Amino acid sequence: MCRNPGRLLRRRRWRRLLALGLLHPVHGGAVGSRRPDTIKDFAFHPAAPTVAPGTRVTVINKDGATHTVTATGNKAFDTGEVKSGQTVTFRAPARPGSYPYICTIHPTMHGSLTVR
Ligand SMILES: [Cu+2]
Repeated sequence: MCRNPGRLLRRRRWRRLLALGLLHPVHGGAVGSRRPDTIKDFAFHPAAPTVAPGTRVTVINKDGATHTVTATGNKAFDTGEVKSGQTVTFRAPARPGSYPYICTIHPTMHGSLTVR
């Protein structure tokens, strides 16, 4: 997937397909690829993903509402606002551990990223 990431003209179309869920794996960096995480029905899916250190984590917001994926505590990662239908990526922390996260707009939304 995405063997020509520098081609901007194609990139936009590719992103749209991703948002529609028609494509799955994205960049996995040096550690292999994984499916994007999703946000749907005011919940993170999966709620407790496990990734290798430094993985590029892709998140698709399939809700009608805007959400964030924000690590609590020292904020090891924070996507900022992810609007409806938008896809974002963030870099998982390099240090192994457990990283709880919330949506800052709807703090009852919880997840926990495990890096190992
Ligand atoms: Cu939210």
